[in-house]
Amino acid sequence: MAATAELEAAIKLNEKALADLDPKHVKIFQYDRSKITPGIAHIGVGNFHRAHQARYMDDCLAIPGNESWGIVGISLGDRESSKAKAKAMQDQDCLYTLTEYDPKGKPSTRVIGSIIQYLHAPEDPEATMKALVDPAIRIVSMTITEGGYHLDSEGNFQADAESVQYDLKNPKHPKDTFGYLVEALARRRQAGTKPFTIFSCDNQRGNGDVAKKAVLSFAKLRDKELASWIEENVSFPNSMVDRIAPTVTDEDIKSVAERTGIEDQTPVLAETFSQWVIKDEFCNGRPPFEKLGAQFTKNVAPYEHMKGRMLNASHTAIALTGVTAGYEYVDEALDDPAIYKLVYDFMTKDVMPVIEGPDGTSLSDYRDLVLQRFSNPALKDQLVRIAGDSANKLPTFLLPTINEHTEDEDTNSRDLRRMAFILACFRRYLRGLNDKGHKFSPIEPHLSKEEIAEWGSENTEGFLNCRILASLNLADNEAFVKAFNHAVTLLKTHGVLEALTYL
Ligand code: CS2
Repeated sequence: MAATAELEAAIKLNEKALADLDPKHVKIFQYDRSKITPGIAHIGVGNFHRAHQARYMDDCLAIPGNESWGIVGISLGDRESSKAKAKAMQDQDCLYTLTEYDPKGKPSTRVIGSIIQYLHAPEDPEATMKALVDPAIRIVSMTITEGGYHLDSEGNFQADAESVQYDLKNPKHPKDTFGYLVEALARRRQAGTKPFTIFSCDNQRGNGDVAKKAVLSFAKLRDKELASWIEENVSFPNSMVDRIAPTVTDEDIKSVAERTGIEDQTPVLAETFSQWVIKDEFCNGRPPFEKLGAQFTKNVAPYEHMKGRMLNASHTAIALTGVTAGYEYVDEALDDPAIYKLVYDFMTKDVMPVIEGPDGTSLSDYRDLVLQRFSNPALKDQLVRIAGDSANKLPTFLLPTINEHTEDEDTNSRDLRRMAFILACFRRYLRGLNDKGHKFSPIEPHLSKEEIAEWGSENTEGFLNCRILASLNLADNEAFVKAFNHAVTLLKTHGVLEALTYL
């Protein structure tokens, strides 16, 4: 990153520098960090974790009596970028700034102190295992992305994945999440230490159930008796997490320096909105989440339903149409009346009639809040980030809605235009050329080059039968094929934005 006047004048963030920061420009936690001890180990310390859970825990540590809930961050990534991130965090004594933008785009920055140690496992495997075995650690939480759980589309554990095989052959020196978790639990069991709760915080339906499936499947392959002990003694709460945390750029680092006088190598950004709905199933104690703005519920599913089918599906729809139209940011795309109408109508006419939200929640209020959040002018949430991995997102967020409208005999009377249009945009997006004539590379880590080329081709039947869509039998559904072909013709003739006006 190029040095700039703002950065040169700014104070490098670390423990010692805290006293020199200007409280007029930055909020600093009021607890004595030297008294904080570890209680949670978190695997996968990405921007989302640092903007969400670590922020809740920063508030937690400020409540007297909760000093034993500090976070030990663990990165299992073996890429150079993971190493660099670990170094940046360690150089800053694990401190970083979180800048929250209100709906009008007004920023406010705070320093987060809840991560008290940061371990880069590939460089320090012993310390990582030691941390997980430490009786003080009562929760191991994680954000490892959907792919990190090694479950295939039917929910079966992919035992032949390379990293799973490695960990099964090297149980004492694992590299991947489940190898670490299961070995740590085995050692705790042997030592007579209580197990920890395994707390998935990934944006995935039934995230606790998914984590349980992965941990038990891995454990069974290692040692059946250990697997039964884990099943009986470890809890895996489901939770729903929600907060938009966009990609951080060098420009953001500069603007934090300009506004606050702090040089932070690794800041995070977020909207002011934040939600965390948790099932209260912790086998070894927990922080007082209910005092931190999180919410307990007996059934997380309706919250996940509402979020996934409305927020995430609309996000993907904005991203696929927006990227293809040549826009860069979510707010910019949504400001286009054609895209706004598509998304508004999609939520109102396609999704809301077929889902049930949590008791006492108004889906139309939720829709309006989502649109307001997406319109935040300061977040600069990149459309390519949201469009990325659409091959994984569509089956979770959009396809269940399409299924509701196409699975019964009523299909012919349903309005399938918007759903077909979004899928047609996905196909167009895979071609990597926007309507302004600029090339871009779709980020689809779960698609092979051949799949990208085949699915993006003109072969409609092939596309509707591709592996993520096949189970819906759309190619045999006359009404859907008609709506899809209509969308394709409009897109070919007019490009995305004008096509939407004829839809
Ligand atoms: C986004 C999510 O990447 C995506 O598809 O929709 O990351 C979204 O920002 C979060 O789920 C918000 O909680």
